[in-house]
Amino acid sequence: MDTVTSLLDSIAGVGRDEQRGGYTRPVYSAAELDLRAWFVEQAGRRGLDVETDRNGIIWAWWGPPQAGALVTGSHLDSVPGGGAFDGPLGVAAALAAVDELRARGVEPRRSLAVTVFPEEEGSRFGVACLGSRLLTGAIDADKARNLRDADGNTFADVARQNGLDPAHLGADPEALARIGDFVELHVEQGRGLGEDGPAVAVGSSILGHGRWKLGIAGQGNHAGTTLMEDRRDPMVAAAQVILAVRQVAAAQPDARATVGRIQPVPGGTNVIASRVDLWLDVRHPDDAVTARLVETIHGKAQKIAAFEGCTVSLTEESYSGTVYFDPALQRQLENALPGAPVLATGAGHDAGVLAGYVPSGMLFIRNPTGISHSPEEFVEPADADAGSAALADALEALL
Ligand code: HGY
Ligand code: MN
Ligand code: MN
Ligand code: MN
Repeated sequence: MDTVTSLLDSIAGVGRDEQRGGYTRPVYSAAELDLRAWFVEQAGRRGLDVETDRNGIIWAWWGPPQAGALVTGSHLDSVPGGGAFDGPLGVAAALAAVDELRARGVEPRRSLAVTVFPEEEGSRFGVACLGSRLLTGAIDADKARNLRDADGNTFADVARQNGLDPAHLGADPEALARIGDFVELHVEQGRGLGEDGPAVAVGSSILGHGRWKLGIAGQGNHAGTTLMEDRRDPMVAAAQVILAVRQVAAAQPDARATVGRIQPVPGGTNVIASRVDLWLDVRHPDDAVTARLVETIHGKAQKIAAFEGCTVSLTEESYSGTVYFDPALQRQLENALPGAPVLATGAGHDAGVLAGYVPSGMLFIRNPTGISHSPEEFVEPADADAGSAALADALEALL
């Protein structure tokens, strides 16, 4: 039987990012396609029947595809320079849990499926959990088809290049009905379990979170011939906006606001930018507070831009309200894992999108660094295996 660590070791070379460190595995990139092939091979080795649905979600079945099945899984795509565990841990633990259930001689009373959701990070097309949002209809199919990556490829084109029919992207009630209960195991992306806490926690909720694009337009010009007093430099405005984001969030308990991505246009060293796009990630337990934070930030950005002789536009790219996992399923997970603490998380997950449609729950595995979306993300091998054993306990209780 493979351990979770040996499964993860078998993909440790895929999508390594020598420049950033860690892994860069955007959806439908060569790296992520390699990981998909790895998953299909591992599932095949376990006699699981593999199918890919109209939205590119991979389902590996133990038992016939049927409504009301027990489903567990996560994602294989990553953020740029991400860690080894965010996503793949949940997939590897699910495969190891199938091995464990079989070793225990468990005869499932209902089918079990292990799933891989595409574009959970939203790193290529800008909308997080795109696969589960398509499956549930949480995103408009046309909006999804027209999403573009940094090279201008539409999601429709990339989906077509990967064997999907773009016309069929979108809500898939028959596939959704197959999920009777969904459980996602995931590396903890914070310090809830601490450096030496228990290996496994049960999830309770996910903070509401959204992404907005702020476009600041100024006057592009020559860096050498344009006097300082003649400038309308959007980079100067952007710098002040980023500081304002921190001030606004720091003043609001439980708020998180981040500018993790900024893109000057044209981006030349000797060129005053004509425009700067920056992406805002705001999260808070209360959706009304999140909305108010964004409004406050937008107002400050407008003042800053006006002072710098620039203009600013705000576009919402995606939003998920605060999600509470299914209480009955959460209790079943807690009963299956006596003594496991219960954790709220600030990170979004496909389980969070699905929670709006089917009973959905999560298990978190201790990350002694408390760091994620970074090469420093870590899980002790013993905790990874304890996680898959805990997942097997939870699945056995639910099968
Ligand atoms: O951004 C998130 O919270 C998730 O990791 N996609
Ligand atoms: Mn993840
Ligand atoms: Mn992530
Ligand atoms: Mn996530």
